[in-house]
Amino acid sequence: MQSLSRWRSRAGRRVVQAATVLALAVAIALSASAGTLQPLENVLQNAGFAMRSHAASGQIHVVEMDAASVAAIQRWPWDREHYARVVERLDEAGARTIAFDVDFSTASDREQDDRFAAALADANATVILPVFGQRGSFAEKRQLDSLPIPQLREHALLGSVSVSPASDGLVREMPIGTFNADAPRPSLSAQLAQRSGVADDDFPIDFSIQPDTLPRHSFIAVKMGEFDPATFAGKDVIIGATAIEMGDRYATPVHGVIPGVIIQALAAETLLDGVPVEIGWALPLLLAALFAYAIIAARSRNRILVQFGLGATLVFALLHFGASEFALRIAIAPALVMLIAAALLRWAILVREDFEEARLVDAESGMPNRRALERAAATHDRSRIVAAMIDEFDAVKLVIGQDAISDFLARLQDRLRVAGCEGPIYRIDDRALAWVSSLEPLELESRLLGMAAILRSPVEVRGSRVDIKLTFGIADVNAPDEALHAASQAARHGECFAYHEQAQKSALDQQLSLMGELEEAMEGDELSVLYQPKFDLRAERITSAEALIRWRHPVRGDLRPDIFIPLAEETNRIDELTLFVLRRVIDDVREWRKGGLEIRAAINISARLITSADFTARVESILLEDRVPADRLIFEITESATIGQFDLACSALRRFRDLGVGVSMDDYGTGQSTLSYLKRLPLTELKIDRSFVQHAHRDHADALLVSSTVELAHQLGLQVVAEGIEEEACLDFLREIGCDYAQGYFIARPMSADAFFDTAQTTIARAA
Ligand code: G
Ligand code: G
Ligand code: MN
Repeated sequence: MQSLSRWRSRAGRRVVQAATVLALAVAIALSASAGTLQPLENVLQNAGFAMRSHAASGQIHVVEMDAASVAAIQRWPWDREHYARVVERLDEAGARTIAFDVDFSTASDREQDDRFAAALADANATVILPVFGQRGSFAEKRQLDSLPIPQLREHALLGSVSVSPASDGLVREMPIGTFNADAPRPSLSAQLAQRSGVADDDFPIDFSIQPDTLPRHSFIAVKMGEFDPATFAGKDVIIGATAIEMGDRYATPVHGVIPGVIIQALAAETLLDGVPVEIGWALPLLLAALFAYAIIAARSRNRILVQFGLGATLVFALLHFGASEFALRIAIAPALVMLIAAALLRWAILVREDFEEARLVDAESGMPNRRALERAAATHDRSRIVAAMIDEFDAVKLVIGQDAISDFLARLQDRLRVAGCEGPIYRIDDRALAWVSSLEPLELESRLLGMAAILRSPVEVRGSRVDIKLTFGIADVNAPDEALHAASQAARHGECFAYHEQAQKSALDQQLSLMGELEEAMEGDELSVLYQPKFDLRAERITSAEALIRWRHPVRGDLRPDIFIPLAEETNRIDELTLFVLRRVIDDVREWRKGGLEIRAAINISARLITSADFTARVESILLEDRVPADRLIFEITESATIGQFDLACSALRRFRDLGVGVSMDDYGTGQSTLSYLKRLPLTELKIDRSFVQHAHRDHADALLVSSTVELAHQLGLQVVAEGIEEEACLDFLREIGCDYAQGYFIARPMSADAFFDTAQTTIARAA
């Protein structure tokens, strides 16, 4: 059952954890879709670029229309023969591709245009001329292209060079191709890298390529042929403006403001590694969700850090190796946010739990405190709280010193445990411990008396012996203050314990309801009678038994007679109960006789019943039914209750005696009985209380008391039963002093009528 409920709560916890992760994932996915995470994504991607920063391939060369060229050529726009010359030079040097990022959309001098067109026509290299596009309108993606003049474009491929910065003004992407009014057109970079793809698809430029590692050459130097001819063999060359005064410059994420031609070169370099495939954020988010689950389930901060570390490393590895090995572009911001959110959430929960836990612990002693008690109390009804107040706690503190207090409280707890205190013990106050008790009131009271006794000997704390005295207060389970108050009331009146009024009332209510159930118990089979053998020390066999009642309560479990006999006495139900036992005993003795076993059975009878005319009359009429001979029965009268109307009691007992019933004085030595009781009551037997018998074989004083009592009883013509024999040595001692009967756990515990029959038969067989 318990493991099932534990399983259930564990399963429940898992569901909550999974739901938390799911909710986080959904929230993050929504904000990722809305673009909220883009700024973070940009930062992360930049970090990715920095991580895998590397040199350009060297395949793509840039011929710069730089400051030196501007200074050398002077007139702007340049005559097209300069471009023609450069094309010839590069073509001679064996360049594979010659691409221009220069606007040739308007005609210039006719001679100059012819010259340039001729150079293009003669070139073996593939020549690419730029198309500059403008958006047709803000909403439209279609481009209005401005093409090179027809004379030039006849001899060249066309490549779009539009650059479109993102909303933050930075250029991150480049199209594979653009759409003009009628046809898709590849971009210059796609042409250069000889990659194809879907027009209108933008790809991210790989800014991990360091722009300053692109091989660069000054336009004027190339024009003058001042270069190593091997430089350009098989290379792809882009020609464009880098001189600041030409203004063709754009802001980029990692490398600041750079010329458009360099961006074109970087874009082409990017495509050389393959067209980047954008994976997006969903997949990494899903992966992060697994780690987030582990984080949410983490029981310690270390585990949170470990899982977070693993998750974040994996996400960054995905970004890094995806880009460097597989040309994948992976968006990781949502995944990272997922991990961070899960870690923060879990961390906060753990901090809160720690805080909650600390709130439930008494700092000085480490014991659970009053709040913990109040929380625990919420789950108990029908229970009581017991406050144990330490008398003179300030004096104790002075003796042992402030830092030994937790030791002292620990010793005290040990004592309480030894004395039968179960469950957690709380420190509800500087000077008071407390616990929850579900014992029946009478049992609780006797337990508390026992505790007070056990605490009487001093405890040792760090070498000094400290006397402790506890005073107990009992209140309803949810009222620690009332328990404390009751304890101080008890201390004031010099009592061991006291109830708070309310608790007293509820204890009474509980007892009354128990008594209400007694009748039902007698009708049903909740009540049973057990028999404890009395061993005949001369015959060496069992010749009689004491009947002891038991109540197996369906809700409260086994109830001991100590609890309900006194209640039955107080509520005038003891007569019915005793008659119930008497009838049951008569039935059992009858059965035993039928089985050939002659046994005398003793019944406990409260002293107060003896003086009840009604009770004695009913007993007489039962005895007169003659179901068994009356001399098979013994009435044990407990002497602790003072016998009120002594003469009345004497005459009732005498009547029983006349019928043949034996009369025994129970618990002899503990109560108020005097020698005159012994003399005047019509007794046949004396039961020496177990507190004298138990240690008589090794305690000289007890031995003396027991042996002289046996002697005295014999003088008075009484048989003697010694009870509480728990050891063989004790039995031997009793034999030696001539005691008649012995009763105790060493001989046998109380047992059912059937078991008793078998046990008695075997001892008879053994004796014979
Ligand atoms: O063995 P046990 O725990 O039953 O005994 C507890 C006390 O209850 C003993 O003092 C015993 O005398 C008493 N007791 C047991 N059965 C009866 C009974 O039937 N009637 C009375 N009056 N007392 C009983
Ligand atoms: O008071 P009365 O004599 O009726 O007591 C009987 C009680 O004594 C029962 O509770 C019974 O269980 C208990 N009892 C019987 N034998 C022993 C014994 O050897 N040791 C102890 N501790 N209790 C015993
Ligand atoms: Mn008894």
